[in-house]
Order: sequence, then C-alpha cells, then structure tokens
Amino acid sequence: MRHFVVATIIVVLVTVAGAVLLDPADLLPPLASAQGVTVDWLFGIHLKIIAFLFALVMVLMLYSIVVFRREPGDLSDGQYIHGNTRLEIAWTVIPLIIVGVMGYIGVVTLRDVTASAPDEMVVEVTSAQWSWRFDYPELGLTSTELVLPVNQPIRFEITSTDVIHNFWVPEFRVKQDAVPGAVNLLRVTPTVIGKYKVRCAELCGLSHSQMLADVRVVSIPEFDSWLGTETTRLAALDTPEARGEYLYQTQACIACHSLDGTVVVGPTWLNLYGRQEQLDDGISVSADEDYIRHSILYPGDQIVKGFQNLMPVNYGEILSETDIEDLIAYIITIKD
Ligand code: HEC
Ligand SMILES: [Cu+2]
Repeated sequence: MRHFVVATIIVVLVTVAGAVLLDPADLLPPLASAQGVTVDWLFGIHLKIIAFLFALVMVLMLYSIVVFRREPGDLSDGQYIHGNTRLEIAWTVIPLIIVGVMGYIGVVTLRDVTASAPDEMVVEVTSAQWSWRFDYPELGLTSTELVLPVNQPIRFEITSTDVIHNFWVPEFRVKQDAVPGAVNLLRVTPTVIGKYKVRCAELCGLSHSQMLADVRVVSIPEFDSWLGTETTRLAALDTPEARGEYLYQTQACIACHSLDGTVVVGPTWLNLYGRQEQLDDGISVSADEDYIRHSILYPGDQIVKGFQNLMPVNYGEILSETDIEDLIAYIITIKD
C-alpha cells in the first residue's frame, strides 16, 4: 500500500512536470486563425494525456527497478502471479473510455474546423511543381501572393496541376491536400494581421522545400487598396510581352526558369531566343519561335542537354494559343 501511494504521488508529479514542459505555446508558431483555436485546444489535451501515459509507464518501471531490485545473495525465484481480473478489466475499460472520448472530441473539432460561414470569400489555390497560384474568382484577380483581409472567413478551393501537394500555413494550423483532378476545401478565418508563408506539406519532388508563397493578412482598407493596385496592374497588361511576363509569374514557369542566367530546375530564359541549344540526343537546334512553342507544348520531345525531363506536360491544356504567343513574345525580350 505504501508503495502504491508513493508511486501514485510520483506519477502525478511527473505528469504535472511533463504537462508544463510540453507547453504547446513553445512547440507551435503563433496562432493566427479562428480554426486554430480549437486545434490548439485539442493539441493541448493530447499533450496532457501523453504526459500522463509517459509518467505512468516510466515511473512504475523505474520505481520497480530501483525499489524491488534483487538483494545481494538472493537467488530465489520471483513470485508466481496468475492474472488479476479486476486489474485486467480496469486496463481494458479505462483506455476504451479515453479512446471513445478522444474520438468524440475529434469529431466535434473536425466539424467545428470545417464549418462554413455565410459570408465566405472564395480563393482558388492551384499548386504545381513548385509554385502556388491564387485566384479570386469573385474579384476577377490572380496572384502569386496570398493576400487576405483579416477576420474574413475564406473558403480555399485547392487543386493541383501535376502531383499531390499540400496547402499549409502553419500559423493557421489547418492544412489540406492538393490533388490533381479534384478540388478540396479548406476553411480559414485569419485573425491576426501579419506576414506568413504557405508551405507544401507533401513531399513532391526536387524543389519541394522551396515551394513557398507569401501570405499577407491585412486590414480591410489595406485589402481594398491592394485590390485597386492589382486591378490596375491587370488592366495595364495590354502588350503581349506584359501578358507573357504575367503568365511567367502565374503559370509556374518562374519556379523553374530564371531570367538572369542562373539555373534553377530548367534552363534560364536569358538569351534563350536564338541560341543554339544542345539536346541530350546530341543534336543541336536553333531556339526559334517554333522550337520554343514545341518545348512548351511537348516538353518531353526535345530535352535540353544537362537537364531532366521535369517540365509539366499539360501546358497545352492550361494555356490558350494567345497565352503561348504572349509567352514567346516575352521570352524574346529577355536578353542582356
Ligand atoms: C517544374 C519545372 C518547370 C516548369 C514549371 C516549367 N518548365 Fe520549362 N523546362 C523545364 C526543364 C527541366 C526544361 C529542360 C528539359 C526539357 O527540355 O524539357 C525546360 C525547358 C523549357 C524550354 C526549352 C528551353 C531551352 O533552353 O531550350 C522552354 C521554352 C520552356 N521550358 C518554357 C516553359 C514555360 C513557358 C513554362 C511556363 C508556362 C515552363 N517552361 C514551366 C522545367 C520547367
Ligand atoms: Cu508540393
């Protein structure tokens, strides 16, 4: 009985110490969404249960090792114990109840986090190796930076053009897979003005770790002024070259092609037009308009020497004929 009391007291002390040390506030980045409140609450409960289980197992084990260790010279066998029905019922029923309760809390939390709001703003998220694009269909805008008005419920409609990615802003806590051919929903109400980053949370190839996008949560007036600037900028896209530059930024080319000579994933576009391009089958071609068009539509046909066949194959479906002409017009302007 004395052992039982002492061990219980130590378990309680270690549980409290563990729960204090495992403070979620130290483990997670600052919280910046309404949905995250429930998530953090759930996370806190989990950590406390984990602290208790850790204490239970470790304390009883170490206590037994130290207190019930063999005395020197004692060669007798240990006591033979044959089951203990009460104990067995207890260690079956109690975890069952805990799991049941956690399941219930999980369902309630999930319902809470995915609940819709009447005044949602839609943002379509398109992921591609290795970039993000954000379309605001209600506002007629496209951006590579995610700008959100504070306290505005957002419904993200998330998809991918190639492989599976995952849309994640750690400060918002929630995340969602981006699956080609499907649209997945994620609801977030940003609550804190500030700068964050979208990260890809699904290993998706070579530049997965660089697959970032800027997030800005701003006040309503600031959002309106951003809207104004972007709309004017879009309206000013009246030359093929300007539209091509815009496509370069919004259609993911920027993730793999540089403009300054550096090699990212694909060849730089600096001085691309007109250069003699060595292909990996030993042939050399002159990079004229037809070659560039062909490279965009059928990237696997002619692989540039020293590069891998990593360019997305579906630009023919995504881009219109005018888009491709605009891109070519833009590429022609990139020379030093
Ligand atoms: C995921 C990375 C990636 C993206 C995104 C990407 N490309 Fe590429 N691109 C490559 C790679 C790698 C090559 C070289 C291998 C090859 O020839 O297919 C290449 C080659 C090219 C070439 C031939 C270049 C040369 O030096 O001969 C052109 C033109 C081109 N891409 C245009 C585009 C355009 C336009 C876009 C956007 C609409 C784009 N690419 C998006 C990876 C990418
Ligand atoms: Cu990714």
